[in-house]
Amino acid sequence: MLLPTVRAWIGIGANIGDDPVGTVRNAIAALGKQPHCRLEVESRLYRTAPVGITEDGAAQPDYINAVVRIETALGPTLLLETLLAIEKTFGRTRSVQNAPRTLDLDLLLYADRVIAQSGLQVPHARMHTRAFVLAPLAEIDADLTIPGKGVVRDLLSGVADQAISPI
Ligand code: PH2
Ligand code: MG
Ligand code: MG
Repeated sequence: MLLPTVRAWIGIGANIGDDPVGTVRNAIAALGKQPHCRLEVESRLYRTAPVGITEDGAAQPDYINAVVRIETALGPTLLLETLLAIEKTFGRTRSVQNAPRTLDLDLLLYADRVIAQSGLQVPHARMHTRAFVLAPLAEIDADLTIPGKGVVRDLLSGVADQAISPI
């Protein structure tokens, strides 16, 4: 269903494949080309230490992360489906939780909505605890409130121990 346009924030991550930096850049370009989606602002790319361990306990490489803000007329479910379809075109397969990934596109925020349905939780459940989301998000929208969690700028100061640097 097409709706009046709203803002949505997408988290992008990649940590396997020949060229994670290129993957993130190409994924941002792909997002901007989706029907009823317009890229508004993009953060820099960051190299970030992997957070969380995989279910099988294996070590994994650093991630490249970024956050973008789009304007979209897609409802949240259609937007999520669009993100999953882009992941697939970049060769994403789903195995264990936190497994290394060629491309991860997370719907972080959809307007100021709180959504809890199977397969879709907005705000993204762990975004307020992760520097790899909060730092790029602060770069583009530091004063934004994450519903139920607080203001991005304030939350960022609580995750200063997580290694992350712009590339
Ligand atoms: N994504 C995860 C798990 N851990 N760590 C970093 N640094 N960046 C990510 O994007 C990331 C992660 C699950 O989606
Ligand atoms: Mg993720
Ligand atoms: Mg994901």
